[in-house]
Amino acid sequence: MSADTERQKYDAEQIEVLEGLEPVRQRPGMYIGSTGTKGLHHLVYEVVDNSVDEALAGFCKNISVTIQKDNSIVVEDDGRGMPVDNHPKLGIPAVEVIHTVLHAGGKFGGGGYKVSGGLHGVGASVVNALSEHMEVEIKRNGYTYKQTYSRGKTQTPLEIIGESRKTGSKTTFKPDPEIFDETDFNYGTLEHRLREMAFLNKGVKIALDDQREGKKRKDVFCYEGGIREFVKYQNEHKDIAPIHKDIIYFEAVRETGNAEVEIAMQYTKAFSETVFTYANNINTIDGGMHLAGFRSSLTRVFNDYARRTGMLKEKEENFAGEDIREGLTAIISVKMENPQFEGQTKGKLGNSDIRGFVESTTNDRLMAFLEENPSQAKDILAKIIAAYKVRLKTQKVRDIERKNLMGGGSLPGKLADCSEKDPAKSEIFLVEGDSAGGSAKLGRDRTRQAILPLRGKILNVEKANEGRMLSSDEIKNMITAFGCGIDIPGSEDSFDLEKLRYHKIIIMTDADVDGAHIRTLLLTFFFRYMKQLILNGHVYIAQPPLYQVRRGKEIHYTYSEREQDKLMRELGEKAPNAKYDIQRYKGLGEMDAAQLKETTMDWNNRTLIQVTVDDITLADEIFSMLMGDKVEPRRRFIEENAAYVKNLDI
Ligand code: 0RA
Repeated sequence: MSADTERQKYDAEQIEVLEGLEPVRQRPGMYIGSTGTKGLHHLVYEVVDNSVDEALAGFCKNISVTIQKDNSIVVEDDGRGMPVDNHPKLGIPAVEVIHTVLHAGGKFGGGGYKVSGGLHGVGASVVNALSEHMEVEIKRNGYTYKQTYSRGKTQTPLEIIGESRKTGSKTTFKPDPEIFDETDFNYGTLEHRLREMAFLNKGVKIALDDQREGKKRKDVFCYEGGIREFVKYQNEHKDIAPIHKDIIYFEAVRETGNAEVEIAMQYTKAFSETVFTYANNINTIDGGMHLAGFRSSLTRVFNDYARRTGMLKEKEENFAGEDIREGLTAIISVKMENPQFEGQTKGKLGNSDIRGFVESTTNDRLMAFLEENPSQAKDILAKIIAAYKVRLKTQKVRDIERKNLMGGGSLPGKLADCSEKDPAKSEIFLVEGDSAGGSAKLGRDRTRQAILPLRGKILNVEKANEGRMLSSDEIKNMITAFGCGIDIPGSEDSFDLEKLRYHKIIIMTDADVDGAHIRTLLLTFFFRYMKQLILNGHVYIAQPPLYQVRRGKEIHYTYSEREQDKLMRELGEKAPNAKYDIQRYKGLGEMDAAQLKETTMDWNNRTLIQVTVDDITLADEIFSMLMGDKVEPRRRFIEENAAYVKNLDI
């Protein structure tokens, strides 16, 4: 295309007048983030948020979400019912405006400020625009009203279809397959978010019901204790023992009336900290001003208390933030007017005035708790002092250790590096066991593929502190090989994605239970200490074959039971009488270098699964569950999610 025609095309695109909800259909990503599964589930949250707002305004108690057989969603509430009278300017029913005019959904509600509202707060009209069918049924004024829409356009006028003495709103929608890559809802994803909504909005009851064949399931989420129960749930779920009895809880409304904060916290025996922060029910994964205010208050309150009670002597140095955060589980939830979500992923709360409000509230209320509960205060302080002492004792060693790891110390002896120096063209295989590592070294392309064999089970970082982590050889080898350092709270040296030496980190383990365990241990380590690797899509899982099917020179490999069944059927049809030689691989070690190369490592044939994380709090929960001691939730998760693992051909 010449520069001229290119310009003409560009101009034509620019002057095109977009009407109604067309812009949403043209750029769905701008409104719901993506057209993948994340965006798909986002539609549900948009609709539920409106009902939650009705509940927060005090007019509704029950919300239900149903996944129907055809993957359409029904959201029903017992609120006042959406308004049906004509809009003064547009002359059509208000409910029709809510569903067909962009952004019209944002402002209604019971006065004050709209606290709910998904990531983009765009409401019902966007859901309509991206649904092949949508309908609302409203009960109010003694009648039941109904209106239907499709792809953003009104299909039928608002009609009275019956009488009713109840009030409420019921919305049904079926996401448009022309827009979404995938229209299958995941129960676990909805479950996680709806439970979170119920924790964050105490007393609101949210039911989830899956009516799909073979997937029937139902849960009801309602927490009178709100985020207190959220903290309890985290600790129980992660199987970590609290070190004091009460969950510390406080809430406050700012004098100006336009912001409120709620905090629940409890110390546990864990080494890592689990702190989730929210602004208007949205998880702020990068923290921001509310978190900053909370942290500086924690440091101040515990230092003051320890000085005042003589637990810290005059000549001793202060506790550092990291001493005070070890083992802390906390939820911070602010609700406010005009939250500013900043940063690349919009995960950071930017409103600076919130910092002082959260800080002063925590100063007063946390100190009051410590003074009123001296025995619990003593237990918490004992934990902090233990962390403080360990830090002081090991600081020098850790500083040296970290410098070595970060400062590109010499590469590990077990690493067979590649010759390519451009990280974008380089990949590293983390291989289970020295023998498979040997085959991988022989089978690799030595210009672009590096091999790092790992011996057996690596350390479960979920259950170890930083000191133990840094003394594990397998972990040190990975850190030096990758070159990008690790995230350590409170440390100056930190993870630097720019220094990553390989843009593909490929986990290659046996296709058995041990292999799956090692894979999870590795992912846990990456998630806790190198989260950006995962968020930026650098982590992959190799797919070694499960079976080899051979007759003479004819060789087939299959990668799943289903694929194997299919192959055997096909071969049976083609040559019914040939009795084939079938080998089931139990481990990578059973393949020679050439086979490993051909089936698992070679760009032309291999399949890699890219590891992605849509929701940090969900990932956090999943890792704790996978690494924890409870068998049943783990079995259920694996069973339910096996079908969602998608193969990504790279
Ligand atoms: C504005 C005004 C009124 C109701 C609602 C909004 C409303 C919206 C939604 C969305 C989902 N469920 C809802 N429930 C209620 C009515 C105001 C009045 O009755 O005076």
